[in-house]
Amino acid sequence: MKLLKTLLAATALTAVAASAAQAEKWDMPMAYSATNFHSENGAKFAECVTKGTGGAYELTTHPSGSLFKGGEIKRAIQTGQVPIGERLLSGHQNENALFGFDSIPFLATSFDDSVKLYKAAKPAMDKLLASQGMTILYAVPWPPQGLYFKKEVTKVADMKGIKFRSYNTATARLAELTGMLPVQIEAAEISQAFATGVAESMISSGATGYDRKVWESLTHFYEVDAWLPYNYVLVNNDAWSKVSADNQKVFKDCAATAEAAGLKASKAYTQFTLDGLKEGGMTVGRAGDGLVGELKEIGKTMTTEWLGNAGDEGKALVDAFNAN
Ligand code: PCA
Repeated sequence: MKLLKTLLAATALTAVAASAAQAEKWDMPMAYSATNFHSENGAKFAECVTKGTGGAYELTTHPSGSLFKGGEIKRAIQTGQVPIGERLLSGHQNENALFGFDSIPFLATSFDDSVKLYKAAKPAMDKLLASQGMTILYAVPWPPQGLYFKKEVTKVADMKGIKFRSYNTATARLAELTGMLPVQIEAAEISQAFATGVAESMISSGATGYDRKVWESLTHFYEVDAWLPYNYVLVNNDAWSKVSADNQKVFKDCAATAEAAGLKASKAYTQFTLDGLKEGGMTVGRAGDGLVGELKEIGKTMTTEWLGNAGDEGKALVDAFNAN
């Protein structure tokens, strides 16, 4: 009887140990709506890792800022509250200007150029993130950024006094330089901000306007192609170092697939969502030459300011981008 009990206890312990080894549950916070292409891509990545590691790593995405809001995700990963998550790193350019390399107005305005710029910036980003205990698994650009308003705007003077939703320091600075009033608001909360008049304008992709149905409050989208900011899926290095080499390979392969699929989806989503804004009743089209000319002047100021803040590494990555 004693032997049987010991055996049973040992079996139970083994079962507990085996199931613990079998499934490591990784929560993956994401800031944007579940139907956004980044979130859908992230869900596929999570599935790929879960399957590929035979369930050893069970990844669950939490879109719409439901686990952590966008602004909190980097810190949550950095401090190990979660092992993995997705964040728009330009949202942290106030901490280090390098994070904002992808929000320099009119530096990289197409998908091809934005990929080129990301490649030029990747070594500096890797180094900066390593110093904070994190690694990039993959990164995907948003579609080109354009301007949303609730009236026709043909020149910068038309923007004076408008309440402008910002998502990073560059967008807030753009508001200041155009005479608007910046207020930082998470994408998950913009529908409400526009509905209540807390904000009346923003710079973003057609994708975000479409996801948040902004035609319920706004009327005009001007294609400006000012920049294409990146979302990053980051992993905490302590958690990462405990993943076996075989499983790390699974993560990396799934990440490479997600990076390629995400880029493709971002391109496809660009026209699809601009059409969606039109169907919603908005006036959608390219900004006029006059407005673009004025915005480019402001872009020059912002570029000079960014280069001043980002130091030698910033200059080196812009030079590397321009040289290619
Ligand atoms: N959508 C995100 C960032 C860039 C974009 O296109 C947002 O507006 O928050």
